[in-house]
Amino acid sequence: MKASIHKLAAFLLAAGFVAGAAAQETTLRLVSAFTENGIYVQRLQPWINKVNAEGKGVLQINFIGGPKAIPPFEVGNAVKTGVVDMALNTGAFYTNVMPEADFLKLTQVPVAEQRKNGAFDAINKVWNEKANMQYLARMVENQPFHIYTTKKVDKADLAGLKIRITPVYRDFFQALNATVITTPPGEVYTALERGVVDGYGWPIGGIFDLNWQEKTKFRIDPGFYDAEVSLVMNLAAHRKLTQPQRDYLQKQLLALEAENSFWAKYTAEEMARQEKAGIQTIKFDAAATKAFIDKAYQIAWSSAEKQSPEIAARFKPLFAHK
Ligand code: 173
Repeated sequence: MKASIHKLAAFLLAAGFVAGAAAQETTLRLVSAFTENGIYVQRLQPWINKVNAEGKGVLQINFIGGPKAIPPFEVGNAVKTGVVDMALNTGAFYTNVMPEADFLKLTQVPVAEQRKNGAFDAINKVWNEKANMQYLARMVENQPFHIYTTKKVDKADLAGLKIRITPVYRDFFQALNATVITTPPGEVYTALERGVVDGYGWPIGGIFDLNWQEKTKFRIDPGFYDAEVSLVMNLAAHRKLTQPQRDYLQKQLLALEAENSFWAKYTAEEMARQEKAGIQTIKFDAAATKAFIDKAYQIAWSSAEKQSPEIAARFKPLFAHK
């Protein structure tokens, strides 16, 4: 009896092994929470092409599309539940899955360092447990957020202004006395055009992608935090990959992150382009500049600590400047 069970187990194992070997190639469905013509997808597309060209017989990525496929604030849930396998997304867009998603804007060390100092693993532990997600790779770095306005501001006070936000900016802008209105990026242009908002939060790069320069008069310097745009994956889909598939994906993810030096260059180009488009910069003196940045981080961390004390305490030393 015992022997025949062993035989049966051995047979099933072998059959499974054969079936696995026959199905070596897998195709992952990927959506983007950011628009298809924007800089993030522009940078992702060649990577997908390379993954597919080099991954024949192993792993393929099928790019489904951007916000027309799934609304930006729904993409997190789509990954969590496995409606899609993978997404290009930012934590601010899936605080409805877990509030901690937005903490990633607070990293002050490069992702290469995050992989060495334990931050990346600490993130994945939380992402696995709370969002059913694997945090795969951060493909945007060195993109601080700014306040862009249609009206002149002469100090770090947004009283009387209606500003378009996502969760990234909420606590900080409210502390600066703004009236805040949450919208996905796709609604910013119309909100500006109709005077529903007097400004918006966005990183230093990308405002031309949706023509916001047409409606933007001022940018407040300095920037604050660091825009986090990353690839995330449904956890079960990630665990289902064979070892060769996972290794191949990992190799390509590290290659993607290795391209992140692009962003510092892009910042310089975008700043010049904004100036050329007639966008004036509003600057504070050195003391006010420091106070502005300190306030941004202090408010965000204290809100993180209130929201999720244990996780904020784990992340903070790993995210902060040495
Ligand atoms: O402003 C936003 O929509 C936002 O939260 C964000 C986050 C990362 C990159 C770009 C924008």
